[in-house]
Amino acid sequence: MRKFADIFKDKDFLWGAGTAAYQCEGAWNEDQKGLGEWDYFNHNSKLNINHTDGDVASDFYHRYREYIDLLAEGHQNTIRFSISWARILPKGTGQVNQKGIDFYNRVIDYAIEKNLEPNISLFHYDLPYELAVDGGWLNRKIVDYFANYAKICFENFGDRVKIWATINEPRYYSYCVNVVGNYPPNRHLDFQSYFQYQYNLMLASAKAIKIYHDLGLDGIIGVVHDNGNVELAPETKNKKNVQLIGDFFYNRQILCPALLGKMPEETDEVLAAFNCLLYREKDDKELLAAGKADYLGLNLYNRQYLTDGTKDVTKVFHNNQGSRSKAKEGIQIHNLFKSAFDPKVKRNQWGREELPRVMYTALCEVQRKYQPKLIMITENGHGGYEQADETGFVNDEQRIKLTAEFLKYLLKAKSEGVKVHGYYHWSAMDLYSWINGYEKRYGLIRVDFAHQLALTPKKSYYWYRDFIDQYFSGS
Ligand code: BGP
Repeated sequence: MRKFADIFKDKDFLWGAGTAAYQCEGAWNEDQKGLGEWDYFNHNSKLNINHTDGDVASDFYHRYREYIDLLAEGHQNTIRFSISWARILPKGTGQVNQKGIDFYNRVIDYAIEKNLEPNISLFHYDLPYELAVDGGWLNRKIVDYFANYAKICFENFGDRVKIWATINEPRYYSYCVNVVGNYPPNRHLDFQSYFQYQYNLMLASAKAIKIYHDLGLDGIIGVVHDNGNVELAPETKNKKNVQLIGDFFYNRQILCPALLGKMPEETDEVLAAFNCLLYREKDDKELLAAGKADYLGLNLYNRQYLTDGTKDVTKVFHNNQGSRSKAKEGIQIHNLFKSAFDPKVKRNQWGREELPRVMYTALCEVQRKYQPKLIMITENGHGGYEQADETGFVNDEQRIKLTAEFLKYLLKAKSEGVKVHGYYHWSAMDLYSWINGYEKRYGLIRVDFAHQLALTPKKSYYWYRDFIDQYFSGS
């Protein structure tokens, strides 16, 4: 019987790549899978700016063996993927779909056979449709629905799966759903929902963690958060306030409940500054305290660079169109704070900073403030337009260059005592991007969506394989 302790016995590091169910599986209505919120949205909404969907995606559902073979041949020793809630429970609650269980059993068993440690997220944005129409994460009952779903997963897969995450990026997910409005159901600048959503997500996460621990399974369970650190532009006057509100807004409302088992002490003060109120129940404190994460997953792409708020109206800046738009990512919140723009820092075609040293800054800050026992970088990578040559090969030098820099900073943090022991490149293969469809590519493996989904490892795939080899050989 495999044991969690054995994972890090021979090797002190997990090197792999990530995926998420809706983004790669396809088979959207096969084998009794229920309808997901993203299925419904992409099929019906005029706000689906991608004009495409995840119906087929990378066809991981049928071709998972080919993908796993390639990842193993790339000398990776772990794979991160998520379970589709609606595949296990087509209506979100009630009847379990055995065919969904069978699918994940096949994937888990095959990954283990190929020496890829499975790291499974229970929720990566794809809410079952029936729960979405019932208020989604704003309906408090979802805490129990999620706990029930999580328990079913633990009971079915927990004998073999040793690394779990409850929720992928509760903060960024809520931000896109409630503030930017580019994820269904497209609420815009609704801060009340932004905060309540995250609070309910963290309660659900805590409840699932408690269940996992109570079951006495051999393994660890964590939460996956985006980013980790706020930096203030030098011109900032009201440093204390911008830091307090900004750090709560981007990090602490997730990291405190996840790692310390309680909401931050500044919660009421910050909520009041937004004229918002968090609806809480009397046992919530106990629940959060009982559901602390065993490790932290960090999805590290960039930092939050902030400065003083102004009298300007609250507004969000987002680039869903790549180089067709000049927009940069950011927000201005009336009188509270706003994103600062550093002209010296390069940005990618989607207006996001490319600043690899934030890997080091974020890791050190999180370690210092919250002292997690273990951190894994659960996502990091580079999205861009890509051209393949006539053989399907992509010479993705830019991805290699950036990843090498990010990893240099990761290893520096590790050498200085940060407890980081895993890295998952985003993404394993090209897949559906929530706001860019199939235009923006992240994969180590090229998927030719126009020609029978032909698979071709990119230059970065080979580079990553050699990097892993060098790491383990100590050179
Ligand atoms: C993270 C998500 C991933 C992935 C990635 C890239 O926030 O967890 O699912 O999509 O970001 O984002 P995008 O595809 O929007 O560029």
